[in-house]
Amino acid sequence: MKIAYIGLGSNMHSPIKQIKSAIKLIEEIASTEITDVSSLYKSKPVGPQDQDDYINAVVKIETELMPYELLECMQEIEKQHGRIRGERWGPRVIDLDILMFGNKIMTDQKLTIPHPEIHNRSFVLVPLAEIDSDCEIPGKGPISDLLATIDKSNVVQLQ
Ligand code: ROI
Repeated sequence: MKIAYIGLGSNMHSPIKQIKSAIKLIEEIASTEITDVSSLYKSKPVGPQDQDDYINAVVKIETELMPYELLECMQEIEKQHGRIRGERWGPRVIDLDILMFGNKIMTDQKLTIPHPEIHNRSFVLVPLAEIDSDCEIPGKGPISDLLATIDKSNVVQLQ
């Protein structure tokens, strides 16, 4: 059993609904349990600014799956939500990223773990810190150190 974290993001077609529906589908993945869900956060787009604000969240899971099996499940859920891979850094119906997988560090053409941008993205670090304030990101350091050096003002907790 491994602990993994999934980052969710959406800025199209009712983003809040997209995120909630994707979390329901993650719940249904075989050999996988959700053990924590962050609040939803609204954030300005990182990348091109001529797109709507994003809704982001992070889910913590326990899984018996291997990283590639989990990746396939994420891509399947993206497909079910009608995600079409368009422009890089462009708007998206749903994006499901494996942020961390146990203490694994790996990189190949299909998958990089931890997510290569995790340490730069407040829209990931802020919800992650909400559910695990003392988590250590393999190869990058304690989340508290990473959060101390980035601008968090862009990320607003909903409700
Ligand atoms: N910006 C924000 N705020 N949230 C995201 O989830 C997000 N996802 C992306 C890019 C286009 C990099 N920008 C984002 O893929």
